[in-house]
Amino acid sequence: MDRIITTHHLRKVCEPTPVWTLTTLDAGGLNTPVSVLVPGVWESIPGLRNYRGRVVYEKQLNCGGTLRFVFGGVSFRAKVFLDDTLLTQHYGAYTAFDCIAEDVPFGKHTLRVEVDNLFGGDSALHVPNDYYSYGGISRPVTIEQLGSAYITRLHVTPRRQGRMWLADVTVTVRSLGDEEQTIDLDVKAGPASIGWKRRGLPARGEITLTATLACPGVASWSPDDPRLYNAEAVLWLDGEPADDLCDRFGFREVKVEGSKLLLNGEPVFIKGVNRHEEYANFGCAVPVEAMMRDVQLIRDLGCNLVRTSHYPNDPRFLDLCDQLGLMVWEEEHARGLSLQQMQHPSFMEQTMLCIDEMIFQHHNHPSIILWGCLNECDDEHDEGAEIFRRCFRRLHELDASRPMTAALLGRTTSQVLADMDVVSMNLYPLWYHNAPVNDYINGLKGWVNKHGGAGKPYIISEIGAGAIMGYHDPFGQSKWSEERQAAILREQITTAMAHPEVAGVIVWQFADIRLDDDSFAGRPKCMNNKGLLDEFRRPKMAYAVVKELFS
Ligand code: ADA
Repeated sequence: MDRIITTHHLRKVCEPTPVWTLTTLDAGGLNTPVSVLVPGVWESIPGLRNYRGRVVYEKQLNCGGTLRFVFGGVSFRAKVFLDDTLLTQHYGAYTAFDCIAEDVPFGKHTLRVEVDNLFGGDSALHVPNDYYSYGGISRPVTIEQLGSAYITRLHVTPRRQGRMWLADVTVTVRSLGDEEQTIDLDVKAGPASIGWKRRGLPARGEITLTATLACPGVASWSPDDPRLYNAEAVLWLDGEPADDLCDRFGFREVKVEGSKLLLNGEPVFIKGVNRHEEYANFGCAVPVEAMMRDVQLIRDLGCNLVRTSHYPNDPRFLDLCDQLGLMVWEEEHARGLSLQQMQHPSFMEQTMLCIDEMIFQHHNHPSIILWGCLNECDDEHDEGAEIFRRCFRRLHELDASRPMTAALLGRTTSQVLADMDVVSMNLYPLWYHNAPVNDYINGLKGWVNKHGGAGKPYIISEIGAGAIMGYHDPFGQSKWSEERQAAILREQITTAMAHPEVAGVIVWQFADIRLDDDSFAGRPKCMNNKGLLDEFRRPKMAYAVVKELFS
């Protein structure tokens, strides 16, 4: 399923059985259709490891009624058809989308999804990059049975007032009926509840209701004690329960106070890793068992945060972070785009869609404490800086309860420091820059302080070095040896953590990842080898070093 929790007790939800048929359409593909698992990426299939092109996924269904198809993530362009009717199209691998087919006659139908992972054309965010843009239906697909109205949103935002916790609740109901309907709605959020009676729901329209509920006696969510509460909305039509939506949330508050980041009023020092959603031969379709192990490994490292570099993550991973007490910096999809790439005609639309979907879909996860955007994109020219400001504004408009940031390329030309809640920079002293760590941090931080970043929390959002798993040099001098990576990380982390102006350190990166073959081809094995673990989660020597320093 698409979550590790039950999101509906009333609404009927099913997951199609996992074997689908896949047919490739372009050169370099397979001659005949093959059976594949969904979720999955085609790079896992023998013969398709390097296929970049178009495919058709097909699934026979026995169904009928009004159906909502929910795709957790398709990498990275999708067109969805039921029989021959186009239901929707979507761009972008890392957020969910849905479509509705009304009054489908009961019987056999074919769900067909045309997917491609071709660069170029309208694709502004998926470009050859320092990670692989896979192809496939990479996250779960669910099918829901709907009536004449359904709940599209249940957002719960915790807020502290003195010693009391409040929950700001927003619920949206959408009509699929051609006549106005009268609805009742009951909402529970932890110990509190509220009901709305006899509200008019316009034909084919929406209604959004909001309330602030007092929640006495609740415990707060924190990494040490990740208490979670249930939220539930029930829609009533003609005196009968007609639909529901359930989620989990936690009571926690994130604030910026001067140069400190506060969690529930207490300063918190970030110790984290950057993680790409990728695992050896599963590509970006990471099985939930492997997600769980990743969260456990990250906690074992002594980390209190994971950064979802460089895109929104599978909600099952976020569920696990909520449950196991791992804070999350989640960011929209972008990595290292130049000004020219940011001026692509589709860039703004795709970026805003990704931000909107990320915040709408992941709002309730208490583990998310920071929203991020535009990793290492162009912040030094006026046009680039203006795009950063538009994204920052959008993040705040959609969710004012969390601070925002962006991992900037550590350079002394940024124009956006004054616009950010938290200043974050990616620094690689001793790896890309042959400079002592303290001098390097001081040089940049001195510049940051004079150019709009003074008095704000300052996070080193990436720091690290590479090693090839199993390559050893006992003298620790050879580049790519595990010994050298471990020594560099020891020096980087020790110095950064002792620096009085640093509010957090996030290691690049948790595990090794595959790269697009044409770009960054100079990296050994065509992989980004800066993982503390390799792509099979075998620890390198640096793992023990980070664990020692972070614990
Ligand atoms: C950048 C970037 C990462 C990765 C890293 C590296 O800081 O944000 O995606 O490419 O550098 O390994 O050089």
